[in-house]
Amino acid sequence: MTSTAPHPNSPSPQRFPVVIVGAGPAGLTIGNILRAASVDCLVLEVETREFIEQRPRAGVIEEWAVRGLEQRGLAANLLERAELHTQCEFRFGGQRHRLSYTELTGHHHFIYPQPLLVTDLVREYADVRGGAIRFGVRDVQLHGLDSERPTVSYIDPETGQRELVDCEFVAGCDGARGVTRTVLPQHARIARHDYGIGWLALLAEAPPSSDCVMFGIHPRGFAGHMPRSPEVTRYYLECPPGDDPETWSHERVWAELQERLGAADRPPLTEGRLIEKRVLDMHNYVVEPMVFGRLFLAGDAAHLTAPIAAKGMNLALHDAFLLGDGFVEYLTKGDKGVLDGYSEACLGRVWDYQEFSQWLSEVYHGTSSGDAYRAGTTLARLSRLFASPSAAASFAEQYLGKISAS
Ligand code: RFL
Repeated sequence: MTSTAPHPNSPSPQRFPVVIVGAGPAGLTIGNILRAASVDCLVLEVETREFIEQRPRAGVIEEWAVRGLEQRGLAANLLERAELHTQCEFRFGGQRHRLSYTELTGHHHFIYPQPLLVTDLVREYADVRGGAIRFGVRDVQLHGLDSERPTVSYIDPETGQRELVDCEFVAGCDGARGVTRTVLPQHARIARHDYGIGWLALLAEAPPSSDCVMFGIHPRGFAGHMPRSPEVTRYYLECPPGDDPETWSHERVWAELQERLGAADRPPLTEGRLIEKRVLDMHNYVVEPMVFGRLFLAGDAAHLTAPIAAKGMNLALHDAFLLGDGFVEYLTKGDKGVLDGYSEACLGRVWDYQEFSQWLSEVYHGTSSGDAYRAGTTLARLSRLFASPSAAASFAEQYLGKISAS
């Protein structure tokens, strides 16, 4: 069981200034920042390297986040291979409505699948910057987080032995189902929001059917079309929460997508084999503060945003830039300023993105809610987006995310 008490037996513990739990975008970015400053750290990951390099998830990365990666020497492949997106399309009532957010703001999105980013980050961390990482670890436990010398322990998959690591800080970057959030003290505040709906998340071996992201607003439920590469497209279909993905046959999926994303003046979607099919129960949470003693949470471990507005990985990168820089400032110069302001600096952006996700969720799901009042106000929101330049500009700004990295 995970505890915050000191670990009883520590024969010859390893020592690292920072232990990072989780090798997702947050943990690997922090590791890379530390290694670039010659600060030692250890990354602990439950999965194998092959698994994390293939786990399909995000694709939309905001411009400020890419610049943040670039400044830290982590965006070479991304800048060479990512596609740029400059507009999105809403489809409702059988009509198409385009919103050119780059024309309105001068900014764009990058499309780069998360597995490619994770592959780049792990290669740079482990193979280029010489960072220590253990894959396939079991039963990570945290001890003495309220002391100046916390300990992290884990079961080594090869020996089956429990290993101990002494450190100064623990970065909790183990995502929504990790262990680090479970050791929070009783008084920690976790604000939760459950949308009460599910999304069937699909990856299709099919070229995109449009050059941009499409949102299908339909009385049968929301549908999304997100290009990932010339060969692969992510789709979403609103469904009941907890729905069984096996009830969604190939034929049923494509029939619903054609219906919900149909537009009178466009040919049907290009269909293809479904290579991922899972139901996501749409919910959010925010942990406040994000720091407990020597434990600093980052990314999905600290806050979850359902993939409604494609914000989760962007927030994880924002946290990672601040936390990585904060650790370096403190461990190389003794300056604790950035670490002290870490939680507050992250939470401003977190709540801003949460609010936008909630707003957008109503646009996506209002017409299918079965509530005539919500359906009416949703259509009014959509009409305003395309009738009012200032409403469109405000949407564009929030959809692109706060422009600066701070
Ligand atoms: P991750 O990526 O979940 O990484 C956490 C890592 O920790 C490991 N782990 C543990 N390691 C050690 N000990 C334990 N006890 C552990 N428990 C877990 C896990 O194996 C994993 O390797 O968290 P991180 O780094 O905070 O990154 C968050 C992002 O992955 C997430 O927010 C995004 O994927 C969300 N998201 C999107 N975000 C965007 O910004 N843009 C998008 O377009 C976008 N699309 C999406 C998404 C998430 C999706 N799903 C599956 C929820 C699309 C989907 C379908």
